[in-house]
Amino acid sequence: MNYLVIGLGRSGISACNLLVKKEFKVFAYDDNKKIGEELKCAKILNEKVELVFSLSKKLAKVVDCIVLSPGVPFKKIERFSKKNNIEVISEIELASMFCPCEIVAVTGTNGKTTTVNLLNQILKTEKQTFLVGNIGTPFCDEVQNMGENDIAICEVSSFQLEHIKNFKPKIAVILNLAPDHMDRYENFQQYAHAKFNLFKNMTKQDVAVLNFDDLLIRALSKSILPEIFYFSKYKQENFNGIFQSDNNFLITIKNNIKEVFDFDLSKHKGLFSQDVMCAILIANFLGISKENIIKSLENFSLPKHRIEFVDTIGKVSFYDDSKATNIHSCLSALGHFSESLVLILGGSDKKEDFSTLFKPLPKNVIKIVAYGKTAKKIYKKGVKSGYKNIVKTKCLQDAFDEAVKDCHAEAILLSPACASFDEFNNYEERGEFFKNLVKDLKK
Ligand code: UMA
Repeated sequence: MNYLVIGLGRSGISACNLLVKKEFKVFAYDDNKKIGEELKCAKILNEKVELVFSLSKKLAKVVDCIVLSPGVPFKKIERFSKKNNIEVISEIELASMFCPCEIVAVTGTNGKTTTVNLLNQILKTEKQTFLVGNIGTPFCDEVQNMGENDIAICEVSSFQLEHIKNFKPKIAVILNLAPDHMDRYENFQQYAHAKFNLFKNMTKQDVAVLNFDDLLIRALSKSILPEIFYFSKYKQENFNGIFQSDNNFLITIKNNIKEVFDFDLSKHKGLFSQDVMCAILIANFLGISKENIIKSLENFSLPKHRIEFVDTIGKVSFYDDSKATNIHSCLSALGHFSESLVLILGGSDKKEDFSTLFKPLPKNVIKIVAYGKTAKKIYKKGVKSGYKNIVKTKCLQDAFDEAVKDCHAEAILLSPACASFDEFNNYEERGEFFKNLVKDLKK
């Protein structure tokens, strides 16, 4: 079997190296022609990988399967793969072929990273876990270290789910669905269907954990096989799953309260009830003690760049929510603030409709500074929606300066609602840049 890996970022490198270890012949391609050699020189990419610089007829004759990196749109290779009848799989599919243990997979538009981190923190009190996938550590990196009784906690994106064949989690979660990556999908439905691909190989013996409050998820769940458990922010009758009631989270099966978890969410800014509910429910399924679940929840600190408190200068507190790369995520963040806010947002365009940001915009957002490629678009929608105090700037540095100038708000929040690629390599870099601006200001 000969493989062609397309895209030599984190996923592609990891796939190449795993395939070489498994003694397959590996070809590798990246639109950036220099990257392969550089990676080989730095010994990041195995020297046995054969670099190719075009998707030629000659190559097609010797390749049996393509491993497509999540960031490379299928459209780019569709002709090549279809014309030559070459199967296309994603990197998580490849890893799962060698995975000896059960997989818990988490997807959704927002909250994936927090949920898998939380779940990991709880499960590792009693089990050996591996946290992999979209979170940053490719599944292929870790799969060889996994044993039969371990648990692979896998954050999965719609991109990774587009090309699964046999990937089969034991437990799979969809946290929520809102428009995202509209630059890649033709419409929201296509994106939602990519997410629901998650269940395609799951059977009645497997478990789906779904958001009861999301009507689209509930509608689409009618077509899936695994046993469904729901989570809801509200008390529910006739429902198997978990719901929140004040400071309690209650697991209920056929109207009987099975377990009560006492946890005051209001003391944990940035932590969402959906993340907590999923983590509790799954940990409970997997037999983790109530004591360890509560202890882990109490000790949990949020991942970086997710409503991360940076500092207070004078009377103004600064928060970095660079992880918010879509409108849904930005609005969720705003729900955590009751104090007056200046909101900084913008970046590269994911083709979302910004009127959906302004309609439900909370009143405590007293000023908006839009920046980057989407600044004009956001500004126009803001003005059209009747929002008065909005300013557009060129880049994040200018936006920051504008936000701090005569600031009357209690907090300044970077929650961009856009991807970072117009100015940065990723959201982490954007978040670090913002935090450095705060540091410099303090000096
Ligand atoms: N490339 C091409 N042609 C293209 C596009 C990219 O050749 O048309 C090449 C680039 O030159 C580069 C490589 O592909 O060398 C990059 O590959 P990639 O974009 O797939 O990125 P990776 O570094 O492999 O990281 C991927 C995920 N990235 C994306 O889905 C865009 C990472 O998720 C993930 O952490 C990593 O695999 C490990 O599993 C990041 C992400 O932004 C966090 N995810 C999106 C999100 O969360 O919204 C889905």
